[in-house]
Parts: sequence; structure tokens; C-alpha cells
Amino acid sequence: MPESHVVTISRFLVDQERLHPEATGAFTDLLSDIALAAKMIGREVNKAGLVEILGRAGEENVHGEEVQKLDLYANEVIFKALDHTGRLACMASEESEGFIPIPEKFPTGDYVLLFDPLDGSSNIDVNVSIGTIFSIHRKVSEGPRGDLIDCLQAGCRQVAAGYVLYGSSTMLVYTTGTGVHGFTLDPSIGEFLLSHPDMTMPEPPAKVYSVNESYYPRWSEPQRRFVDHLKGEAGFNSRYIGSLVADVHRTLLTGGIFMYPADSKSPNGKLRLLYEASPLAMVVEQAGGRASTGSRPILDIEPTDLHERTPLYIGSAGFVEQAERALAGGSKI
Ligand code: P6P
Repeated sequence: MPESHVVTISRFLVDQERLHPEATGAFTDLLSDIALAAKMIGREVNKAGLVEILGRAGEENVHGEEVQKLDLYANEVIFKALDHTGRLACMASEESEGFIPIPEKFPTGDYVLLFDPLDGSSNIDVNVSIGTIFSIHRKVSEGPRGDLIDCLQAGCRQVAAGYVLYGSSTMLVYTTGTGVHGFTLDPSIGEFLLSHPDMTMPEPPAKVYSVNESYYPRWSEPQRRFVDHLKGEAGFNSRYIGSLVADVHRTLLTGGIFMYPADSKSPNGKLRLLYEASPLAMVVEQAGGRASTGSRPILDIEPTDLHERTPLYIGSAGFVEQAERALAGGSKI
């Protein structure tokens, strides 16, 4: 690639900022801070295969240091990369019970960061791709420092959302509401380079469905009929990695539908609204796709709890609409 075509995420963010004269730069710095945290997490994730040498979580490594569980390490890296910057009013993490105030010794700002520091971390030991997911809102509470209400906002109020995929390469994909942009880490220079500008879901989409079919016995009858239809007369192929960011990233690139339905044991499904469904819904819908609970848009849900769960149907708009019709009991899928 000619040097003139090398666009780092920092340059891209500054170019994007220039499109908004009212921008203060705080938002650009916030996304740059997230990119830095992603590089630090990616470095440790890529060493995960060396546990025999570096030690397992909870044990001491060769240097006598305690080895942290990678998801707790990722949680700490993100918190420490952003707690002192003066850009955030507060944070909330899938790994933390309550909302996370900014320490009194640091200034606060106008944004709120919600994140899943390392989703799918159970896949680390088998070297399956895993991810970080982030969601950014504006502060809405009155006080000088953030509050729980700042974290409990509907997904349609997000000002930005994205994910980092630690896979065969480390990719950062984000949207600020004007398209979706993907960056691939070049480890030789430690920079995220623009590799997927203006990502849009492909038309026609690949006929691929992604769901854990071991739960089939626990699904509703309409859910079973829908998947039977996809694998039957509709001639779909099946792909399921079991790592949300990897499954959604593939769906974003090739088209298809990812489903994590409600079932008789989990009436709201497994996935978290704030840290998983909402941010991924903003990304996929910005790319021309659709994200639904199976009956209503994910982005319309008004959260009432930091850790509430939701069923998730996300991917090519036509396939998600088919799922909604099927789940409504429509005979014509
Ligand atoms: P199941 C990983 O544990 C995770 O949270 C998501 O990354 C993934 O989509 C889902 O759970 C897989 O769940 O029930 O299919 O193992």
C-alpha cells in the first residue's frame, strides 16, 4: 500500500472531527484512548497461548508476579486508560456490579463509557477469537459528576459504539452515527490502519444463520419453525463460533443472521443489553442491517438495570424481518 494511502485511526479521527466545526476534540481523544487500551489488551490476548510459560490466572509467573485473568486485566486496562482523562462522567462495565464513578481526584467530562472488556473470554484457552465491545453516551444527569441514570440510556441515544476483535488480526470497528469504519492493527508499527472504510452489509447477503442449536429443545415453537425453515427449504448454511464479536463481525462482512433467542430457561436470553446488544445494534444498523429482540428494535429499549439481558436477532435486515414475522406467528416467513 503506497505510504500516501496509509490512514491511521488518529488521522481518520482528526479528519472526521474537521467535518464537525463544533467538535471540541474530546470525542476524538476518547476514541484514541479506547484504541490505545485495545492495543494493550491485544498484546496480552496474543500471549494467552503461552500460559505454560507465563503462568495461569491466579498463579505467579516466572517473575513472581500474580497472573491476572485476562478479562479482569482488560477491565482494568480500559478503566485506567480513561479514568484520568477528564472526558468521562462515569463508566459501567459488564465485569462490574454497579456503575463506575470517576475517582474524585480526576476531572470529569461529558461522555459515558459502557463496555464489555473481553467478551467470550472462555474461548481464550482454545485460541478462538474474542472481543471488546464499547458504547458511548452523552452525560444526561444534572450533577457535576456522572450517575447511574447516565448509564441507563436507550441504544438510540448512543453517540458512538464499536468493538475490537482479537482474531487472526486485531481489528477495531466503530461508528459515530455516520457510517461504520474498520481499522486493522499493524503490529510492526503499533498503529490501527484504515482497512475497511464505510462498511455496509452486502446485498445480496450470504444465506448464513448463526445460533447455538443445542438449545433447540428449549426454544419456542415459532423459533424452532424458523430455524427449520432456514436449514430446510431456504437452503441456509450454518456458522457458529460461540464468540459474539466474531459471529457478529462475520455477519457484518458476509451478511446473514445471528440469533441468541430467549428460551424456556432464559426468558430474556443470555446477552447483555448495555454492553453487547445495544452497541452491536448501532454498528450493524449503521451498516444497513437490523437488530431486534425478535419483536422490537434493540435500540428502542429503555434499560432499567445495568445488567439486563435481551434476546438478539442481528444481521441483514431482510433476514431479521423474516425472523420477526416468524416469531409473531406469521405463516409466511
Ligand atoms: P453459548 C461468550 O461466552 C458469550 O458471552 C458470547 O460471546 C457468545 O455469543 C455467547 O456467550 C455464546 O453462548 O450459550 O452459545 O455458549
